[in-house]
Amino acid sequence: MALSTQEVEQYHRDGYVCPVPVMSAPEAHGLRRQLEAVEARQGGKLEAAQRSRAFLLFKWLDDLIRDPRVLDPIEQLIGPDILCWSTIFWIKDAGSKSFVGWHQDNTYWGLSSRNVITAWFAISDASVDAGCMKVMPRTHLGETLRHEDTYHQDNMLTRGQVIPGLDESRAVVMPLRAGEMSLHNYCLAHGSGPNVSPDRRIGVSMHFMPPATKQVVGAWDCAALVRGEDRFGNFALTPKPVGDFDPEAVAFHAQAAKAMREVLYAGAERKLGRL
Ligand SMILES: O=C(O)CCC(=O)C(=O)O
Repeated sequence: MALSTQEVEQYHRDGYVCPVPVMSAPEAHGLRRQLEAVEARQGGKLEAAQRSRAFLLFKWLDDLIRDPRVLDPIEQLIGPDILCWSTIFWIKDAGSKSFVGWHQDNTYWGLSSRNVITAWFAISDASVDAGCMKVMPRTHLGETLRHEDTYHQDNMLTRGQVIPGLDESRAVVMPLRAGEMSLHNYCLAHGSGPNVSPDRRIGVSMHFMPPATKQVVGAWDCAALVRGEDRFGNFALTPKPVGDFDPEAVAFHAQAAKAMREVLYAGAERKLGRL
């Protein structure tokens, strides 16, 4: 599962690599079944707060952020000590108008490092029709671009933010089959379109960083130590759930999701409650 030398070079040069195989489609389907069973029990969807840091709620997601098939490529890019800052579910129902405006995540996450990697894992197929992610190569190397908070109802981001005026003809699409992931630097401009396919597009993003990173916006923050050692102690380390909805981890999740909301909505005019 290791990245080739060319893929490592491409990540550093262009800001992304895609696709990276992680598991078979049937294995990914097993994860989908577990997620959809929770949705069904809750009347058909996740609660907003369950979208973020749900590795504290679902054992299968805690397993995924520690899975060597995910972490070996991450280690090639940021070294052997790895924290997982958060995970976020990105679910677009079949025919949904939901989209993700062009944005750079370093604008909103309050993290000091430029070296944070998003691994976007496809739980179902994320084709171009289903509204897979698209990226603007090399934008991770330049300055942070101006974002506008639009609060558009179909934009899945916390403030409906967009980077105006990007040249769409330079965009690269990153279609994935269930069980594959893409990797991108969180300073890279990225977004996605609506889902015009007949199936749900279900993905989970996992955000990995070196332990030297600091949280510079929130007063308190946490992360899971998923590989190696944390010699810095800048983040409270999250408990490891022993099963789904483990009470200790659920209690920690309430605090962890609130802390993440406070960072993502810092300075926003409106709080839309999307996370
Ligand atoms: O799921 C999408 O389309 C966008 C996800 C995203 O913005 C991210 O993972 O940072």
